[in-house]
Amino acid sequence: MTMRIAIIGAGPSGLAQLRAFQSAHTQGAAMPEVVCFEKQEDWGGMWNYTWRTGLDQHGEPVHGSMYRYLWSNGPKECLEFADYSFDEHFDQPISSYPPREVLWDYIQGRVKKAGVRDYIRFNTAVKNVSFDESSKQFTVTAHDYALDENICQQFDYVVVASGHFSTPNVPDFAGFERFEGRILHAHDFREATEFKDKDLLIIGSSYSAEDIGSQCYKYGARSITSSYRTQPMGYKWPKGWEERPQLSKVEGDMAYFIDDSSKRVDAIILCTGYQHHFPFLEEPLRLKTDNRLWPLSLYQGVVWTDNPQLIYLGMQDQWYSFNMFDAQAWFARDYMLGRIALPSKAAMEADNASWRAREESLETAEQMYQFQGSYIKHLIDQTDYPSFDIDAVNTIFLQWKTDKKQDIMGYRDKSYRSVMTGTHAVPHHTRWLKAMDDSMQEYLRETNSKAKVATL
Ligand code: FAD
Ligand code: NA7
Repeated sequence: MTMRIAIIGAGPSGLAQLRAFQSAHTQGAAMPEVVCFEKQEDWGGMWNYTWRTGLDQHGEPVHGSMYRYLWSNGPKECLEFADYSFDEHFDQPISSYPPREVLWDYIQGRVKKAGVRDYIRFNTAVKNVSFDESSKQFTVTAHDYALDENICQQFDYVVVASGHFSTPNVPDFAGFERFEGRILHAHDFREATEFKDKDLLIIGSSYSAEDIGSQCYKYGARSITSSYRTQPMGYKWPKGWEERPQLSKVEGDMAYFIDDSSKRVDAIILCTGYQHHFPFLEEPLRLKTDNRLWPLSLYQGVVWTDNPQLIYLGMQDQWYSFNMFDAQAWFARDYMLGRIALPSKAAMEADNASWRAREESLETAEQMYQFQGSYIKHLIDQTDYPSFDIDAVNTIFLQWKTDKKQDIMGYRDKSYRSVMTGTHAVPHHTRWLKAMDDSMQEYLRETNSKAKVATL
């Protein structure tokens, strides 16, 4: 009987899994019966922007946390697919920090070329996944909103690729219920111009805090106050942006911090991270972890050690992203196709423990992306995913960190060389701080006209 595989989610991770199977198939491997369930009406996961917040048109929690005017927060050279370069997709060099729509287009280019769209069941939310010990089969229950019908199907493997930056972690602070302004979580942030001329308080000191604060600064917020729990971000912020320690309470429109300082604010954005949340999996199948580089219970970062027929993709905190999902998907594919054997459960747990011990010894950002890079290399060495120069990518990450330290509002104007093709990115036609229109049409405007001139 043909092996049946369910993939939950058609974001970059789920699409990597589809592409991995299609790639093996073009080289003669049998194609298993794959059904990819995607609750949105299109693919690309987070990169498929939605204006919606709260519940979607079907009453499902809105998945998207991305916002308008989002530009890549790391160099595109660090996330490039090893089997589908930016050069192949755009046919001309582009800048190193493209806006969301441009990266969405790139993600789509590879899977359109691979012809895998028909494996995806859009508008279909997975509601429940259970496992039967006697038949060794999963039952996946889902609702197809396009047909308004329930689906119940059996699978040999389930690949959870539902992302982990969608369900917000929302702490409460004293006085919030009587705050005289707007309070929202980063998950619901969409439009920076809403905060033009406003005094904004941001809680948190990681990527969302840095980027949403930068967006609001760019689009005209009067002041940004960012509050850290553990340590300040420590960048050279522009005039009007200051860092304060943890918020202790709000009264009226005043925010008070644990150093007894205070600030009047109009709005508060909780950039306090996300939960790994899998309500559609039966309890014993759920991964429980905080956002970190080595969640436990996943052999090689993907295979659920308690039930190796369950696979998780992309559950790590991410320095590397798209090409890490690829490395995982290729490994998972070869394991499901029987090309890679698993060791005993005890050996998987011992292997996990040694990766976790390494993770716990990491101190600097440089050590962290080197760690994640070595993990990716370890996966790629076991499959036919095209190998690439991870050390060179780590060097780009290091340069990125340095560029941010030097100029947090200007680092996106820098460009780097692709480790896949050797092409050097071109600077964007407009500095990031002045580039208000993030559409792909505007982004490609000058490069397109240059290309046209070149062909005349
Ligand atoms: P997702 O992209 O989250 O996709 C998961 C998919 O699963 C979604 O399509 C969702 O609809 C679907 N799904 C979920 N539950 C169900 C269900 N029950 N049934 C059916 N379908 C379901 N990464 C970078 O590399 N560079 C960046 O600049 C960057 N910026 C980011 C900015 C923000 C605000 C956020 C939140 C993330 C950012 N990321 C960035 C990280 C981003 O999460 C990854 O790039 C990537 O999208 C992860 O892919 P994924 O497929 O694992 O998850
Ligand atoms: P992260 O990277 O998980 O960071 C969460 C931040 O929220 C971090 O600074 C935490 O502080 C802070 N946090 C969490 N709980 C609290 C409370 N209770 N009080 C104050 N501060 C808190 O999430 P992000 O959203 O920034 O980034 C996730 C992805 O989205 C990333 O890939 C980006 O590209 C976009 P801590 O340092 O733990 O003290």
